[in-house]
Amino acid sequence: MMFDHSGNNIMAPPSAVSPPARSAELATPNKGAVNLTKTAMNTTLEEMMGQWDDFKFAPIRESQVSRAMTRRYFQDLDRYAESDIVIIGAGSCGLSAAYVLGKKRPDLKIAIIEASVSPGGGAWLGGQLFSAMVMRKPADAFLREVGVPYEDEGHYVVVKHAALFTSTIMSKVLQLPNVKLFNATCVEDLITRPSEEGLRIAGVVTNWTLVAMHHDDQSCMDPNTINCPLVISTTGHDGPMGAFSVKRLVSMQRIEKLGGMRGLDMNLAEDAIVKNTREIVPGMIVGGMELSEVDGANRMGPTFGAMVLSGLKAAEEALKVYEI
Ligand code: 48N
Repeated sequence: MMFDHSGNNIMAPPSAVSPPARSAELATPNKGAVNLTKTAMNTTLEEMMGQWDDFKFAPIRESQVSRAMTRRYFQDLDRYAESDIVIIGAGSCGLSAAYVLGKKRPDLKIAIIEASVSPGGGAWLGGQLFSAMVMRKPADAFLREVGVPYEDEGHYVVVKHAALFTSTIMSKVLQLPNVKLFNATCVEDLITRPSEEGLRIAGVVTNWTLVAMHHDDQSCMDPNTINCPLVISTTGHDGPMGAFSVKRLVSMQRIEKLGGMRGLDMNLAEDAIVKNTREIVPGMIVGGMELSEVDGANRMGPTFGAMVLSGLKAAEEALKVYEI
């Protein structure tokens, strides 16, 4: 659909287009289709360079920008209100799971809920302030799949900047037509249903992160919800927002207690996280570092192979639920 400056859908049949806006404020000097200067349409970067004297953007009305954003967002909210899978946390594990699922099952609606404005979790740097990212083999197979170049160092590989991995996987995930990222949005509770195996997870409760972080110092704003039969929680290890789902399962007495992440041991940690990524209660698969909190697994420190392969394993576990 394309809209004119009054927000009328100019692609709609004439009857559907409301009469031109009456208020002078809405009228534009050149009524009807605006004659755009060459600069604004069908030009190339080369043609623009050095021709800045008569440069002009195509004209716009602020409401067109507002409608371009809000129409799409609310269409997405409506579309994903019933999702097939919700992934909580767009860190390296959650993004890897989204990539595998979104590609293998383009028929499934997958919503990613990410508390931060900027998804990616801890995968923007290799560790502390160092940019290179290490992944131990065989996780290099995932890098080849998504097209991230690396240096081969024998038993491990090095991506020259962690942001190269994270931006590449995010770009691939965001281009998938059946995946929607809701960032700056926090899962602040879980939807549950009684079932013969005990409480099962049936969706998530969401709010703007800024609201969720200030429930104590402002009148509560009720949340929103997304129904789905399967949640993959990858909210990282403990921290202000970390290990959200497993801590909530304890507080609702669905699991007894957390094992608590153990000290750093790369070899023990990475094998355990990948092998044990699983459905920990009906309707919820936990992966990545959040799993170390529930299992009491070691942490691995600045190596990310287990994150991407835990994402792969989480996707595999989810596909079992959706086996055609
Ligand atoms: O990167 P993280 O924290 O989590 P993972 O498991 O994807 O990757 C972990 C990895 O970065 C490490 O910690 C490395 C390997 N170090 C290990 C070690 O030993 O130190 O991403 C979790 C994402 C973040 O983007 C959070 O903002 C988000 O989850 N998040 C949430 N999003 C929505 N609702 C919530 N309640 C929530 N809680 C966290």
